[in-house]
Amino acid sequence: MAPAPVTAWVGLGANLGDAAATVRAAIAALDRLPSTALLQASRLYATPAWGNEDQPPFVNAVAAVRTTLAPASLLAALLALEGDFGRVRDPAVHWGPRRLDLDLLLYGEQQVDLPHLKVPHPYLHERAFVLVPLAEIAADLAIPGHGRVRDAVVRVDACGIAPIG
Ligand code: PH2
Ligand code: MG
Ligand code: MG
Repeated sequence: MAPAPVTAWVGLGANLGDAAATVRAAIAALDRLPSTALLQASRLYATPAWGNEDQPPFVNAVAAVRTTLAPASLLAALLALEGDFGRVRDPAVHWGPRRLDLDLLLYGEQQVDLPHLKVPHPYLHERAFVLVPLAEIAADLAIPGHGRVRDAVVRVDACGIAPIG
């Protein structure tokens, strides 16, 4: 039997090269992943770097996809897409600058706890650069263990975050 489709939520971020063009192209590319269709995407947002602040500001967005890929397969497809967009990982730099970062934020209402994949994304509820775009398109969405997006977004500091264009 074919697996039931699930709505998954993907965070996009970039702060090297033409970050806005990259994020727009990556949103379009999500629709071309196997067994996956793009449902919806937020506007793009300019966001100050969070965590490791010594780097250029980011462009961030959030997209919803409908997929029959299992969580680990979806993650593998997202990481492959990062590579297609020229991402090179520097294992020495945590949260460093990148051409494209694609994070699996939510996968339906499922919780995933694999060595290389935690869903919900462990920092989702703390990150304004994710919650602000997510609240734009899915304010009522529940983050397992953390309540609704609309409640989580008011608990974070969204200072300096603004839609682009
Ligand atoms: N990603 C990080 C660390 N810090 N800050 C912003 N504004 N946007 C990001 O996408 C981002 C970040 C690690 O993935
Ligand atoms: Mg990330
Ligand atoms: Mg990532």
